[in-house]
Amino acid sequence: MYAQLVETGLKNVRSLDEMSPEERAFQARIDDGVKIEPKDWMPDAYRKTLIRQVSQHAHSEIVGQLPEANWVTRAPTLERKAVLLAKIQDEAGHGLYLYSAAETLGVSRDQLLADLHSGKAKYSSIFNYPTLSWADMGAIGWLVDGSAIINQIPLCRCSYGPYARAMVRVCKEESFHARQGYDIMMALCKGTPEQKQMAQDALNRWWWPSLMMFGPSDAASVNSAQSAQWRIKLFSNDELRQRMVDQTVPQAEYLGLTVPDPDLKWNEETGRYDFGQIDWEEFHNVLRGNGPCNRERLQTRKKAYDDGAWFRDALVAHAEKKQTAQAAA
Ligand code: FAQ
Repeated sequence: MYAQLVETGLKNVRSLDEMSPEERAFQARIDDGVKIEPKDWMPDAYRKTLIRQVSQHAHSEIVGQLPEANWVTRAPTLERKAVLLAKIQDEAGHGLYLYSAAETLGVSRDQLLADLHSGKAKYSSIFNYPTLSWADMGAIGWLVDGSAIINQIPLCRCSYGPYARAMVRVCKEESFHARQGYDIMMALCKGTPEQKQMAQDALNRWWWPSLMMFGPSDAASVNSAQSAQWRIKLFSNDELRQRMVDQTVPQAEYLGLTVPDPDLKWNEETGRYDFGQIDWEEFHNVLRGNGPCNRERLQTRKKAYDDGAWFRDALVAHAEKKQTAQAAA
């Protein structure tokens, strides 16, 4: 993938000749498939890139609970409610593994959260869209968790050990999430015409934002070439997006739903689907903080953090008291 990105003109990576001897040795370990561990020497920029990506990923898992939490009290059956709750709790767990993985890079959790709350750190664009009906729970599991899996399976083989290992369990749980989402869509599509229409409406609203999850096109992606050289990224944004389309269109057909893209067409030559233009203006607008729910999501997270202050303080006070008692004994 690295060679392919350099060919497309993304040359913001250093050649071996431009690297220091330490950097060259580091790159050689990466090229040999050796995992980088927290205490190993690493270039500052590698550490910074990982802190950025892993923390954004952690924030996405945590903020990603909010759109679904909206439907816990309105799930149509007790079983659906229990399953949805379990899924949302899994996402909290993913956030915690990922914050721990980021902390191994020398950044504190307080700093990571401060960056989220101040708007400095990003989280995935997808979580800035509203969940208007129960069918959105199906569409999120099917399309959003489906996209997350496609993006994250390769991360299980990425060069940074703690991130790669965290991803193994995350991916297993995401598979269950995608299945539960598709199961909701199946039930709606086999139901009344109104229920099927709800499923179609959810697909119409979540399709394009799900494709945006993979990030800007390869030509516009500023970080891809360097991340590919360091084996943080094993496949490009466009390649993973194409996999999502190829995998999902037959699933939509099986449900009897129409993908909202008039340009979607099977291409005999490539053996893949051609699809229409993504509205990048919408994507960048969401990244700038102007999506339908950006402000609400951030406010909710900040409030949860502030409301939990007394509990964190109590934990610290308890730990300190215990330590003092142990020291005195
Ligand atoms: N949203 O140069 P690139 C989930 C930013 S987890 C917001 O291509 P990169 C589970 C990017 O940060 C979903 N920002 O960047 C779940 C960069 O900005 P910066 C999260 C985006 O890092 C399901 C700039 O654009 N998954 O869904 C987005 O090489 C249901 C230029 O982009 C991960 O985080 C976006 N969509 O590639 C939870 C996976 N795309 O920081 C609850 C790990 C790009 O330079 C419910 N992350 N940007 O100012 C990745 O694989 C990568 O970070 C990419 C972006 C592919 C997202």
